Amino acid sequence: MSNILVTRSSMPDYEEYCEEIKELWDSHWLTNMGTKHKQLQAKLENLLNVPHVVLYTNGHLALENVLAAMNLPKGGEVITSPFTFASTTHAIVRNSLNPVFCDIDPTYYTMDATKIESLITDKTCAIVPVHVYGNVCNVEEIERIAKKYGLKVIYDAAHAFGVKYKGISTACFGDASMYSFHATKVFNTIEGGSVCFSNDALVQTLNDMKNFGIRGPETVEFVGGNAKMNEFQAAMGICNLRHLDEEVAKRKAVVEQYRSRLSGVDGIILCPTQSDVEPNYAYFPVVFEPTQFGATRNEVFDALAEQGIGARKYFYPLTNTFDCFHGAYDVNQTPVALHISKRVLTLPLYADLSMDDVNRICDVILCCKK
Ligand code: T4K
Repeated sequence: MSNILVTRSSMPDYEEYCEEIKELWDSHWLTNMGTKHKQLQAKLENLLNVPHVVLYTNGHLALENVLAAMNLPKGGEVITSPFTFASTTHAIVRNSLNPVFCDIDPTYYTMDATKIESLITDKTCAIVPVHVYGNVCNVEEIERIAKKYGLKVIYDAAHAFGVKYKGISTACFGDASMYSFHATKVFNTIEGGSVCFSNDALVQTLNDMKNFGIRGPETVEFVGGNAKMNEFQAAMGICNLRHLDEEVAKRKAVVEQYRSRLSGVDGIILCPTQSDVEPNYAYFPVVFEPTQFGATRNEVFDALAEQGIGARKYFYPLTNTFDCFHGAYDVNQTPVALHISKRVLTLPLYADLSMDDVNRICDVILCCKK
């Protein structure tokens, strides 16, 4: 039996991609905001119904740049979640800002908005919540708090491309939102990312940051870096966008099969669907409560690995325990995140995962139950 990895990049037909990139051979224009870049940007602004999309070579640099563009004071405190990929916390720290970790909601694993206000000090300047697994944060409460205290809100929406809340795309919340278009995402541009926002003034700043501050052949007005999406990435995005609905529908069928096999099992906690949310089925997290299930998360992980099934411990360890921070943060201040990170496993999920494979994965998991 073949191995199953946690995910598998969706790709257009080879011929479709070749057709899309053919004109790059004709024009020799490979990067620096060419026609594919412009086309993808316009398509995304239209699809997401957001005034501005700035494309990046990856999601992490998009997040780093948009944080820098907010002109937050050096040493300022940024309230964020530790239950996330390294990128979120690193983007804050690499901007000389101090992360202040807020605990997460035990049901959806997003930042617990009821705990934000108690973390605000006179140094707090921003909130960086994460729509983790594509679950939408409590955007209304976060907006209320941000307005009350004059804080910027930058969403790490890396997992939430295509997700809508009350009919509104996740691109539209906060001062800005960052999507990742990495190969492992619901929508990929090989590597890639974007910042979405409505403030017209931010367009120039982000474009300066991602292209050395070059405004014209003889004009450099900003000390920017290089984080541009190239034409091959944009072409992959244009192709993959054509198949987005199919991608989400196939993922939905996989998730429904997982739910039908695993819900109602004592000791297995599945993330419920959120009301008012159109999901993208980006990840399928499962929490194992060892006292009821009879096996730990790690035992289930090992049993799956023995059968060639690569589930992942997203997100363990918590970012506030990373070695690189040398114990700077007290993990006991985020007890729910700690609890979940020790018990969660994200199961393999991708559009072409067969129902036979889903059943094989569920059989191994259910065999662990004692
Ligand atoms: N914020 C959040 C909340 C994020 O989750 C991420 C990225 C970011 C920010 C930053 O966005 P980017 O700068 O990455 O755009 C993966 C991804 O590399 C990363 O994008 C993602 N989050 C994270 C959750 O997952 P790894 O280290 O687990 O990836 P890796 O190489 O182990 O790949 C996982 C599986 O995906 C493989 O087992 C097979 C499959 N795969 C992988 C690659 C690279 C493919 O099918 N095709 C591929 O090309 O981080």
